Amino acid sequence: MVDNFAKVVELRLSPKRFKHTLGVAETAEELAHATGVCVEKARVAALLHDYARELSPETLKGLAREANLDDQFSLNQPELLHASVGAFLVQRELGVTDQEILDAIISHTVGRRKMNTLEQIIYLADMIEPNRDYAGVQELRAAASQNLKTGVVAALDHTIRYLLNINKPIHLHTIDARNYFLMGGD
Ligand code: DGI
Ligand code: FE
Ligand code: FE
Repeated sequence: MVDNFAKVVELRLSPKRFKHTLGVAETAEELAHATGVCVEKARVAALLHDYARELSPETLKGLAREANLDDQFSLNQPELLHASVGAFLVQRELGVTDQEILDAIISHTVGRRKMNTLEQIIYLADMIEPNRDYAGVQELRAAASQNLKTGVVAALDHTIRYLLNINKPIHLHTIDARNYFLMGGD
């Protein structure tokens, strides 16, 4: 089944994005192993996390309406919709029903407070997988090597700083997640 998911995703994504997806799977498996999460589940969530990533903004908005998604912020920045729409589509097209996997896909882009361990793994793996190459990624990998929570906070910080630098609005879930983990949430 997992190999089938890899095949399905390979057909939907550009070679570059598929390579990124395999990198996320590799990193997610390592993080799952280190934290006692089911490695197979982490692999499936990773393989499917960007399922809707290459759909057009119009298609994403149409599917968001169909799925009754009401996140106004994401509806105004359709790029963010690929997370929730991806969860909607893997349910409908692939029959994925595992809520933990669906939640990990939903929260992988902006995060959310009280992210469970699998959600944290996918959020972080998406940002530090081996093919990622941006200023600061090494620091994030170093933080992740300490422990999952340290890596997640560093990743949330990095995203918030990046969005400030490029003058983009910041999703409240991202701020909320950072506050939650900084104030002791795990
Ligand atoms: O799908 P990927 O490219 O692998 O990575 P992703 O799902 O983390 O999406 C990254 C994009 O999402 C990137 O262009 C920045 C954007 N993004 C993430 N959080 C926010 C955001 N954009 C806005 N405007 N606000 C956010 O809070
Ligand atoms: Fe994504
Ligand atoms: Fe991704």
